[in-house]
Amino acid sequence: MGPRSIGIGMIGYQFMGKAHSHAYRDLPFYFGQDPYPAMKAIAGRDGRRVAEAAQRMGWDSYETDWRVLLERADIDVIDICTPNASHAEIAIAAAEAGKHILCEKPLALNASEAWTVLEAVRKAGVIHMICHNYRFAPAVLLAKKLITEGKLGRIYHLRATYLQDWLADPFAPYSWRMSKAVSGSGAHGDLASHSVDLARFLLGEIRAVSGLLPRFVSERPDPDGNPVQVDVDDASIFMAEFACGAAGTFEATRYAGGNRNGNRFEINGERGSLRWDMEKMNQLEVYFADDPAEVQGFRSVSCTENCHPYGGTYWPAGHIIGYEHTFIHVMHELVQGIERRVNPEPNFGDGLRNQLVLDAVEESSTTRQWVDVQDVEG
Ligand code: SOE
Repeated sequence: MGPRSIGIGMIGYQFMGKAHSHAYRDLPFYFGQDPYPAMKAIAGRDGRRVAEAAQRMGWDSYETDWRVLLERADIDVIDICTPNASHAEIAIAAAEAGKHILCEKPLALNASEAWTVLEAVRKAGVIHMICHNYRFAPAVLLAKKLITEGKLGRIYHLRATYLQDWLADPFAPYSWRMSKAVSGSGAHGDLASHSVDLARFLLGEIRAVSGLLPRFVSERPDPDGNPVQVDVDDASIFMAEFACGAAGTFEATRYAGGNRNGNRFEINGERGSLRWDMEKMNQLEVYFADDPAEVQGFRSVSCTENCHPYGGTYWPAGHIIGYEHTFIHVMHELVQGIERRVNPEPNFGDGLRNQLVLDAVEESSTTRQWVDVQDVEG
């Protein structure tokens, strides 16, 4: 008897669809998994383009209506890689059809929509996961381990920045990421949501926020050169108070010239500090206050040893991994979760909590007041 499989049906096939497809393909190669993800079908509205994508990315078949995936008995998991506005509708329908779900971030357009999605998956009893892939960089997992073991002692600060620059040119073209109706928000949900996930993962819940969501350019050209109104934020900047007592600052923008994908954080505690930068993702910079005086300062740990998270899964020590591997780790957690019938993390509960932080920042930017983040059970 051959290895068992879990049938995957994916909706959407652009940037994230490509990252997810690659991860499904490589997962059994590196993790030798039983069960393995069987790439059954992708869905997209344009028949010609979805057929081409299915062939290029290694899917067995394609559909032009995502609802057909829900009816197919060979599909166990629905993977949602569509623009944000359709996440809730697809996730709820998938849950009602009894499918497990992986959803790209953000889970929904706002917290009340995220609640509805969470209720649907809980009611259906399906496994659910949200794709915050940066948690799964080995260096981030090492940061988590060091903090949990108390190596930093009490935590004082978290400084998170997520800096991109693809909109720094005021004439850069309009896209769905600039429409509130389709995206929910701009840099806020797209980039700050990743920083919020890392912060919650590393330090725990955020209790209160004070934020600013500026828009620098309010009109951009469509492909024919006609002006289209931008109605989302261009940047998301906020202060945060953590339940653990730490103070946080967050900055996410698409206007930080020279920063292509600058997802970074620094954490300072009473006994040490940590720094991480996605563009050097295998390195964790560490500082320990009890290092001998003559070698005090930050040093860079290459997180590729066997003792590191996922160490030994790919290559010998010193042979680095990349962006795409963080998605392989997401798929690994997902498949393990389905196999063990335990929700992996981050799941839709994390998606809701993340969205509650984002909503509180939005409220604060409107009212110009500090806002408490709503507390939720479970
Ligand atoms: C675009 O800003 C984007 O692709 C985000 O949508 C991703 O979540 C981020 O990881 C990289 O940048």
